[in-house]
Amino acid sequence: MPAFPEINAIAYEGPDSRNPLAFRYYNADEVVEGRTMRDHLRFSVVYWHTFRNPLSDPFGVGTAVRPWDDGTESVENAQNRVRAAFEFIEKLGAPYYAFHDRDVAPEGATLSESNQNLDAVAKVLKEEQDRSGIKLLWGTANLFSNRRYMHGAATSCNAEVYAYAAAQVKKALEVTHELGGEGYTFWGGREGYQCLWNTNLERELDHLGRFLHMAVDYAKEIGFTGQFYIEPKPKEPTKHQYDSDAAACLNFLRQYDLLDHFKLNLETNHATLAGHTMHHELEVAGSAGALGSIDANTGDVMLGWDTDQFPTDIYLTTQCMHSILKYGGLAPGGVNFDAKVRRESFEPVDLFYAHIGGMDAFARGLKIAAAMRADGRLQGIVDERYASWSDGLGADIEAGKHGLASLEKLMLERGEATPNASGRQERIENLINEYL
Ligand code: XUL
Ligand code: CO
Repeated sequence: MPAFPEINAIAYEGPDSRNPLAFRYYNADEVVEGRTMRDHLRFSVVYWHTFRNPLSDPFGVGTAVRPWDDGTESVENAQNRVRAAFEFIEKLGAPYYAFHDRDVAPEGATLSESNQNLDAVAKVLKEEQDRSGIKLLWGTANLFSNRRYMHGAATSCNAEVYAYAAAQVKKALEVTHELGGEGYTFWGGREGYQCLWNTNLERELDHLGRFLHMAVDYAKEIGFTGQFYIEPKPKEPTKHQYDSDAAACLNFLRQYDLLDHFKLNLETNHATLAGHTMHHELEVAGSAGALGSIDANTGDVMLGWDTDQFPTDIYLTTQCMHSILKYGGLAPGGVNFDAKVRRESFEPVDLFYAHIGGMDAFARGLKIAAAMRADGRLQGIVDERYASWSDGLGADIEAGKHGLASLEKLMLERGEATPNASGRQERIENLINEYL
């Protein structure tokens, strides 16, 4: 029995369509900058929010109506859920999905029971991938929900917990590899601290560095060549998470000699929790050659927590796609909707509205960003701003032909420096609005 019997495959109907179950901008086969929208955007559906989130909050129980789910923690229910999930992803037309080990299969009483459950569900995931052609963008291990991870996993004060986490990652990597996953993500759910008085920060960071090296080594051993990601987030659930933002992650990766093996998976609401825009995080990662993938969502400007809403703001998606195009695209990463419907949006059809809106918003952002790049006026202003570096003195400094003494000599002769390029911020902001 289908899980979404009333819903057909979502089609592109164009901007004039009034059908809420159609795309108005995402036209998978349409070519932008020489690539299809499908290949630029590489949309991915997350298993945890879309198929496992009951829509509860700290004040009330779940509200979600999910007729295909019998509410039990049985392996059979988990397997049936996979079929419903793939029906959804296929009707939506997203080419990818992402999961945590514990989203897809129930945790058992022992590690080996959990591993068996995961194998039993992975078998159905494989069948459904083969049937539908939908692929795994990345896998990950949930190292934060179980009670054992109260102090963290790879940064736990307890060595046995660390060992358990390592075992869990080993298995999650194997399953990701079996399913042809194109990446593997570490989001440090509780890798941080609540209180510095009880924390040996240096030791915890060393342990985390070691943990990630073990994952890199094991991937090599089993022949997994997918991309590793770490996902910055500054807090929640911990007071401070070590992977607090893109810059902190880059510093950590550099310190522990992991930069060759990892890229960043950036999430909008995590950026804003860190006091940054997503645009900032994309530019920090991109300029360091470490832009990997994005968890597409948005926060609420009036709220200070991780609300994980679906992105619909065209200005935001334009900024995202402008940086993504600038740094050469996301592949093998993608636009992964780490977002959840509101507790009040409890019906199955709301999952479709949410994803359609996010996909259309990113498709528009892509087209606007490509138009800005083709037009070239923004780039022209930026080039003009840095013109003094293109030849003469600037080019000589960039080429390493100067030291402090030679620059002093020059400026003693010239007497004063004259900045001669306006920032043109207002002109640029007006220009961006022309494209929207
Ligand atoms: C939590 C979060 C995670 C990661 C995967 O804020 O974003 O769902 O994306 O562990
Ligand atoms: Co995320």
